[in-house]
Amino acid sequence: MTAFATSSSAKTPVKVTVTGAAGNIAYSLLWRVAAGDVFGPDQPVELTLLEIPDAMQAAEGTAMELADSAMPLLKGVNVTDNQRAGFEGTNAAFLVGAKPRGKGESRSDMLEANGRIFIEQGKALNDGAAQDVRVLVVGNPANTNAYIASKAAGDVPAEQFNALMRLDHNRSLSMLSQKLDAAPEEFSRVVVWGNHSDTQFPDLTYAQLRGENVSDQIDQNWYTEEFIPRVAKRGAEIIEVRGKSSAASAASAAVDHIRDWVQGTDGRWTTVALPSTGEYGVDEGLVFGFPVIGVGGKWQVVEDLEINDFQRPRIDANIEALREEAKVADALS
Ligand code: NAX
Repeated sequence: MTAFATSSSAKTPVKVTVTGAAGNIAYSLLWRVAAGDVFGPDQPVELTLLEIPDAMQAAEGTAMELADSAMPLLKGVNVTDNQRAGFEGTNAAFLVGAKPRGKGESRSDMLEANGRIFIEQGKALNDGAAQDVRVLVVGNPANTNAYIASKAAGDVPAEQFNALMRLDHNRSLSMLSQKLDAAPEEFSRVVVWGNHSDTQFPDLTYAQLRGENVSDQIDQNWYTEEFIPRVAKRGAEIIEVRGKSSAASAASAAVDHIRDWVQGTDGRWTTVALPSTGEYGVDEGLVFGFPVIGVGGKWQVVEDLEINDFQRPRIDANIEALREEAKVADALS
């Protein structure tokens, strides 16, 4: 480990593990965490970069650059390809590393390959992580990878495993803000239900702009023909234009997610994919995007919302898709 003696604070550092640490998303994420954007401006952090053996050298290079950034809150950087060591004592784990779908591979092949990774990581978290560990799965298929890791970590309460749908949420806010010429933070009660995939349902039924219903300010055709499909396919649009997949925006969403989990949302809704306890007809255990608020270091699903005939089939399509993914996952364990 490279340890940095700095004088910024006497607080015990928070231990943060990032997998896929030599990759694109991590290259932005690690600096945001070390800058205090997640745990606050007076909370030191210690980073562990977990990679596969082939990418260890690149991860070492990333660690060298972190050191060269001389960041006051960064108390140490570890680099490892050993899962047990990588999750030892960790308080927050960003599971970013995953195996992309190879040429000619089906989605189910990709699920299987990732399933094996996330079973191992779930076990290692179970055995070594701090009791209060918060786990955010970013690597795709994120919802089912979180489902798998949580099942493999039987001693860790399922609610401590989330998957990232904040990027889909932020994309929704961005598209709305451009449409209605308002700042993203002026919108409230936006949610993206379901799976981080093409079936996701960015829902404006309850959305408000400065307290006024958004549905009165947009036409239905824009909502169904442009907003919903464009948010759901924004990742592909970024690849088309940028030539690479979303990286800094994904890191930024991951930062928003854990920051709000730790620090709360002050009553604001956001979107989190978390293990269902049966809300809105979603099978218990499926990791599903819900409207939530952050209170006292935990998420609370916004309950008792009326679901209309436009929403129901869109939510159900996500339940069905995640059920199918869970079947493949269950066959692995
Ligand atoms: P990169 O290919 O740049 O980096 C992935 C890194 O993960 C590589 O360095 C690889 O060596 C490492 N890795 C693979 N298996 C590992 C394992 N078992 N343990 C540790 N490290 C491992 O991908 P990047 O652009 O950073 O994207 C990472 C993941 O995020 C992908 O699965 C991607 O599909 C997913 N995304 C998820 C998003 C979301 O909103 N949930 C949005 C962005 C992104 O598409």
